[in-house]
Amino acid sequence: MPIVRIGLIGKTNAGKTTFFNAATLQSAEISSYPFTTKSPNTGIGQAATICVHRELGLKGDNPKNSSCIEGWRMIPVEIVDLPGLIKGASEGRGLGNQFLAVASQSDVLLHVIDASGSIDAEGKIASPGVGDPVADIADIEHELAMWYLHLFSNNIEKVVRLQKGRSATDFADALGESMLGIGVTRDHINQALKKTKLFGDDVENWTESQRMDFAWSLREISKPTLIIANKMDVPEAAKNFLRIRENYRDIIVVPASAESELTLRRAEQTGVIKYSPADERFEIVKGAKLNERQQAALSHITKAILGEYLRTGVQFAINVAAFKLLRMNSVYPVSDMSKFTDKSGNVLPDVFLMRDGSTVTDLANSIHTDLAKGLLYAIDARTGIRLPVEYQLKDRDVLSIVSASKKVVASTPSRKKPAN
Ligand SMILES: Nc1nc2c(ncn2[C@@H]2O[C@H](COP(=O)(O)OP(=O)(O)OP(=O)(O)O)[C@@H](O)[C@H]2O)c(=O)[nH]1
Ligand SMILES: [Mg+2]
Repeated sequence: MPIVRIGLIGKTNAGKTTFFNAATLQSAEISSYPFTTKSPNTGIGQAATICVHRELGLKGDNPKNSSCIEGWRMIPVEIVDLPGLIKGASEGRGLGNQFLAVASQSDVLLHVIDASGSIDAEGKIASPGVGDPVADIADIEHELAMWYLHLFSNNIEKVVRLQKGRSATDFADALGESMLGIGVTRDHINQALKKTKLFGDDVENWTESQRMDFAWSLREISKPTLIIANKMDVPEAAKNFLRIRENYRDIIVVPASAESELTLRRAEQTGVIKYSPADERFEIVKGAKLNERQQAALSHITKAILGEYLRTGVQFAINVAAFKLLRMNSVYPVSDMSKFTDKSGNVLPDVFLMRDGSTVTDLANSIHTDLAKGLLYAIDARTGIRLPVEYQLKDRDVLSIVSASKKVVASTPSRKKPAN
């Protein structure tokens, strides 16, 4: 299954690795020194969506490629924690050099910021309120656009040559080749041209500011991004959060406390609380012995985070990234439509995250190329209706794929369960 990849970017010390550890339950190094993360950390987290089993009247299910926790289907996604950025990173400050190559492998970016203003301009920890998160967002967004600008500017001569030599059909074709490696498609390039009202065949004559406009649009279009306003557990963060929302009305901003989520998930691991990340509610396990520090931390989380913002924001941000920004649909292939099982009798064994617009053919391809080769049609398990191969999948579809290569095959070979 092509797995959704979510990249964590942002200024050094904003809390990316804390978010990463909370989401993946790994133990990557966290510290208050700038540039703690030297190379990317990769792990598996989950996107949560209400499972279809209840709606189908089933008592339970037997997930294979995912898990089902209290009615939530937890679907593995890859989370990549990147080295921190700082103003001037695209000019080589900090650890920025290898950044773009890795960041660009992500389908979606979570831009983590310190909403409490506890990091100064240089990325050092300072008293809350000293730093300005609104300026931090602008600085990092500028750095990202600058990377795109450099890459684009370095290729202008080549693009002109390709266009003049008619070996490229158009600008998007000529530029697309150089930017394919960072996930920029022809469609992204055409959308950026449209948005900036620029014409590709005139690229030699673009001014510096037109080039920057184009790079900025291309980065926004090719890498959907949401802002994680982190460290909301610090009192100074509340007013900054309002300022951020006011200044960035076109971007989704999720208030979060990565540290609180990490505390809850670790407490769950040690058995002192029962916590469902998808519901973002916890209860203390009867008879559990909490020390004073744990008690204080949990009551602070209840008051300052769950009481104010309902959730820690970590799981919520992943869900928004997968389902709102990337507009993924969760689709459940089965073999036996009356029981919603695979051939071995597992109920709703697999769920696939499919991009909006994906078809039955795309799903068959994601399951197995052999299945796709002989593909005939699919059947909607709820209604028994036959769906053509070009049918566009909808969220929560449960269907059986019919292929000539193996009569009715619909479930995947079993895969390792994600660690959680
Ligand atoms: N109060 C509070 N502190 C946090 C939160 N998340 C992270 N921190 C603290 O912020 C500091 C930096 O956290 P990291 O997770 O290492 O930050 P980073 O963004 O990965 O930093 P780099 O690797 O240098 O880019 C640490 O002291 C964390 O404990 C949070 O939600 N609330
Ligand atoms: Mg880090």
